[in-house]
Amino acid sequence: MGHRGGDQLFRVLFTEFSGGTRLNLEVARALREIADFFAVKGDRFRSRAYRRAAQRIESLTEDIREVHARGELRSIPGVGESIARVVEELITTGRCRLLEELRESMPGGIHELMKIEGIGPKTALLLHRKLGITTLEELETAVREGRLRTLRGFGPKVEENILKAIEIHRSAQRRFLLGQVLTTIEALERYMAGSEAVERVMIAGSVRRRKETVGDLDLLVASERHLEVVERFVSLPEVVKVVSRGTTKSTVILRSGLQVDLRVVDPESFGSALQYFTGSKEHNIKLRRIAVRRGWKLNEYGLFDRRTGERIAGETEESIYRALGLDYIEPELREDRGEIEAAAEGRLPRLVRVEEVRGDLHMHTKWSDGTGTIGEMVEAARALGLEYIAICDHSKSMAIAHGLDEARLRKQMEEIERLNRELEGFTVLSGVEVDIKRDGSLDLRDKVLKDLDFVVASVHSGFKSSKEEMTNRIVTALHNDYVRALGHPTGRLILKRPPYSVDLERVFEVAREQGVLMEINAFPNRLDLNDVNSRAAKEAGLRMSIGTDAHTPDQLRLLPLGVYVARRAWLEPKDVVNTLPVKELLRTLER
Ligand code: DGT
Ligand code: CA
Ligand code: CA
Ligand code: ZN
Repeated sequence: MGHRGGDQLFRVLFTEFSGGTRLNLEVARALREIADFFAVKGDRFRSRAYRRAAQRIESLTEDIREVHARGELRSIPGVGESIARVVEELITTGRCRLLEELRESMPGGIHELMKIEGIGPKTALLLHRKLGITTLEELETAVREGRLRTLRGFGPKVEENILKAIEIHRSAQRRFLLGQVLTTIEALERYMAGSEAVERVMIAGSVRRRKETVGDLDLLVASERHLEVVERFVSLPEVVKVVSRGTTKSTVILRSGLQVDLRVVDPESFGSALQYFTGSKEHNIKLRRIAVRRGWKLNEYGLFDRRTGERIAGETEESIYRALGLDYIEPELREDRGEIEAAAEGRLPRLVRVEEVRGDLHMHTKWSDGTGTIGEMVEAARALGLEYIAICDHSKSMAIAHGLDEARLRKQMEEIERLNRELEGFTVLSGVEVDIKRDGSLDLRDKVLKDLDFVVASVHSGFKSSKEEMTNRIVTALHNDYVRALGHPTGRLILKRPPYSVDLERVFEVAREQGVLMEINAFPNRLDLNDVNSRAAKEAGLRMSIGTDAHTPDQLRLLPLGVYVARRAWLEPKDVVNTLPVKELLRTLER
C-alpha cells in the first residue's frame, strides 16, 4: 500500500465507515498539512490559501463528497482551481500526490513526527536539526529524558502536551480486529453487570454489528443511579487513562490502547439508546428520515410525536422498528445496504445463526503446521457442541508448514478412518487444503484427491500477479473435478495485506458451473470472503463453507466469527453448507 497518511484516508473513504464530517476533517487535515509545508518553504501566499480552504471545509455541515458530486467544490469560499483539484483527488482516490511529494522533500522520516497534533513542519525540522529526531519513538524518548527543554520555547508544558498527543495518536491510529476485542467485551459486560446500580448492560456500536474491525467500544448501561455506574466504569482494572467522566457519557482507554465509550441512560430509553448507539450512522440517518416523514422525531431517548411530544416507542428496539412500519432488523444488517427497504417490504433474510452451524470445515493439525493431534481437535470440537470437522492440512509445496505429500496424506486418511470407527455421534472428514500452483494446477494428484471427503484449494503465493494471471490460475483450479471449496478466496490479511487482484465475478461464475463452494475463512485477520463479497457470491448462486483455519484446538472457538460474516452477508441457513447434518453434507459434496 501507499503512504501511511494516504492509507488512513483511504480507510476512512472505503471501509464501510464513512461518516461525512469525518471525511471533511480528514480533507481539512491534509490541506492544513500542505499549508504547513508551504510555510516552511517560505511560500506564505499558498500556505495561507490552503489554511483558509481547510477552515472552510472543516466547518461545512454537509459531506464534502456531496458537494463534489454536484460539481460545486469551487463554490466553497477559498477553494480555487488548484485546491479543488487536490480536494477532488483526496475524495476520489484517498491520496494526494502533492502532499506525498512535499513529505518526501523533507529529510528522513520526519513526516512521521508531523502526525502528532501540535507538531508542524517547522517544529519537526527543528527537532531533526537540533536533536537528530526522526521517529515517534525517538521523540518520546527525547521528551522523557528532558532533552526537549534544551531548545528555546520548549517548556515542561509543551513536553507534557507532546506525550499526550503521542498517546492519542497511537490509539486513534489503530483499529482492532473484531476477534481481538470479543473477550474484552465479555469481561467488560460482566464487570459492569456486577454493580447493583446496573440494570442492563450491552455492547453497541460496530462491535454489535460485528464489523470486521472496530475503532472503539461503545458500552451502554441502563440505570437510575448514573453516578455509581460511572464510578464503577472508571475503576475498571484495565483502565490506563480516563479521558472524560460524566453522568451520561464517559470515555476511558484500556491498557491495550482500546478506547471505551460508556453511555448511561434511564431504563425506559434503553431500547432507543441501543438502537442509536448501535448505528451504523448511515442506517440511523435513513431511519430518522422515515420518522420525520411521519411527523415524528427519533433520537437516543425515544421515538416522539413532533407536535404533541408524546412518546411513541423506545423501551425496546423492536418497538421502534415496528412503529416505523419495519420488520426488526438484526444489528449485522444495519449498514444501509438495502436492509431498510427490505424491512419495509417484509423481505429481510432469516439470517443463519451460530447455533445452527454443525461443523467446522477447515483446520490444521500436527500433521502440517497445527499444534493439536486429530484426537485433540475432535475433543475441542465436541466440547463446542459440533457434530463434525474437516481436517484440511497443507499440501507438500507448503514446505515451511510441513505440507503433506500423497503418501503422508494416505496415512492420515487411515488414521481418520480408524478414529471414525471409535467415535459415536461425531464424524471426522478427511480433507486437505491443497495449494494452487502458479499455473493453476494442484499440488496433489487427482488419484489421492478423489478419495477425500473435502478438498479446499487455496492460493498461498504470487500475491502480486496481475488480475488476469490470478483469475486464470484460480479458474483453472476450480475446473479440477475434486475441488470442493476455494479457501480464503482473496488472500487478504486485515490491516496488513490487501486482497490480491482477482476477477471475483468470473471466479463466482466458474465456481457455480463447477459446483464449488466459497469459503468464509473465520480466522480473525482473514474473514475471507468478507461480508460484501459473500453477499455477491450468494447473489451469483453460490453456497459457502465456513472454516476456522484453526491451527490449535483452542482456535476452534473462532467459528462464530465466520458466522458473523455470513450474517453481515445476508446469508440464510441454506446458503451455508455447515448447517447440514453430516450425511446430507456428504451427499451435497458429491458433485
Ligand atoms: P467504529 O467505532 O469506528 O468501529 O464504528 P461505530 O459504528 O462503533 O462508531 P462510533 O463508535 O463512532 O459510534 C457508535 C454509534 O453511535 C454509531 O454507529 C452511531 C452512533 N453515532 C455516533 N456519533 C453519531 C453522530 O454524530 N450521528 C449519528 N446519527 N449517530 C452517531
Ligand atoms: Ca465504536
Ligand atoms: Ca464510540
Ligand atoms: Zn490457507
